[in-house]
Amino acid sequence: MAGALRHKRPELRNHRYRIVTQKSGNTGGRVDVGVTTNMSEEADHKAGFVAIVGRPNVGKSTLLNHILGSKLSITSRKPQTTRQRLLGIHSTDNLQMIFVDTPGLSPTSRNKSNALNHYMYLETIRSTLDVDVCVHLIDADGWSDGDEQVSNRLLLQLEIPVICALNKIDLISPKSRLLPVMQAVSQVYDYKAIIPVSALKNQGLDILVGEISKYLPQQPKYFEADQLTDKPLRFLVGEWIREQIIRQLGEELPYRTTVVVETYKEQNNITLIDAIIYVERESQKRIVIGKGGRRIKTIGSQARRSIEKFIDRQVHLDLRVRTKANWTQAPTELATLGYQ
Ligand SMILES: Nc1nc2c(ncn2[C@@H]2O[C@H](COP(=O)(O)OP(=O)(O)OP(=O)(O)O)[C@@H](O)[C@H]2O)c(=O)[nH]1
Ligand SMILES: [Mg+2]
Repeated sequence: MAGALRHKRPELRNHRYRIVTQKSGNTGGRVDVGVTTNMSEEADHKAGFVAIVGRPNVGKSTLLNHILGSKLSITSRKPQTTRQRLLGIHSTDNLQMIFVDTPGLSPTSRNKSNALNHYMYLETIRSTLDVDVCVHLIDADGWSDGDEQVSNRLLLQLEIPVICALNKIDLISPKSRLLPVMQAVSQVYDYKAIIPVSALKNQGLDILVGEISKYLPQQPKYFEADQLTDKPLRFLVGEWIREQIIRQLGEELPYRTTVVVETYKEQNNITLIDAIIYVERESQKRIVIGKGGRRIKTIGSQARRSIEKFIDRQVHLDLRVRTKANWTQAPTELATLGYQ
């Protein structure tokens, strides 16, 4: 599995057939240059980028993981879990779909006074600049104000096909309740298709993938077929630790924490990892550590299990907690913590 994470690609597209112009601010464009592909290979192979967008907590990361069949992106029942875009590469013999998981767009996410929120907002906007198709995930319960905001702020600016996926249909009973929702959704935006799915229960995902593939260009693959993501293992390790922080702590504190992996070293048959959990205040540090260090021990052992499962090796994980005052408010601090 680790071999699938070969190299880091800071840009969404940057490959031998295509060059992406450097993005400045919110704008960016695509320049096609010197296309020298094998025509017969192109004729029966499709490839393209697919952004998954939606309000927080609707199931975007769960959808990515279940299409890939691999736990790549972290998930939780709390909103604003995903902070940075992440590519998940789904390859078959004649198809390569490169999914882009994005932070949920929330009412506060454009607020510039919170640098982290604003960063997350820009990550989502950037993720849709250079993709072929967009999947708008909404809850099968029905259209909400949050979905309306995603539509107004994002979808109406796009000139690419947008498919709506109604997620969490496993919670809808009887299924006839879906019909009026689908009808209502078809009135609010010009979606190419509306597909009911359950990301968690793997329902409707083949239909969704089939629908997306209709809109992908015929061209060779961008990445090797066994590559799973653009992110390095260090990034994923930091995310798996953060996932446990979100799960083990109360409502507010996870938004004030982040993780930096300082060391990732393979030694004989064990992988040694040192990571630092940053919080904003001393009082938060005490909460993360817990009485007698119990909470940080639980965070560490659960995160270690996720990492071991993924890399299929024994892991020694050393966690420390440090305070960095107001890191979520300052763009310069964000950059030093990996939010670039
Ligand atoms: N019942 C049910 N729960 C689901 C389904 N898909 C996702 N969930 C749950 O919804 C919650 C949110 O899932 P995530 O995948 O983290 O949602 P997200 O849209 O990525 O959230 P953000 O990253 O915060 O924007 C988790 O508790 C998931 O287990 C589904 O199809 N059915
Ligand atoms: Mg997510």
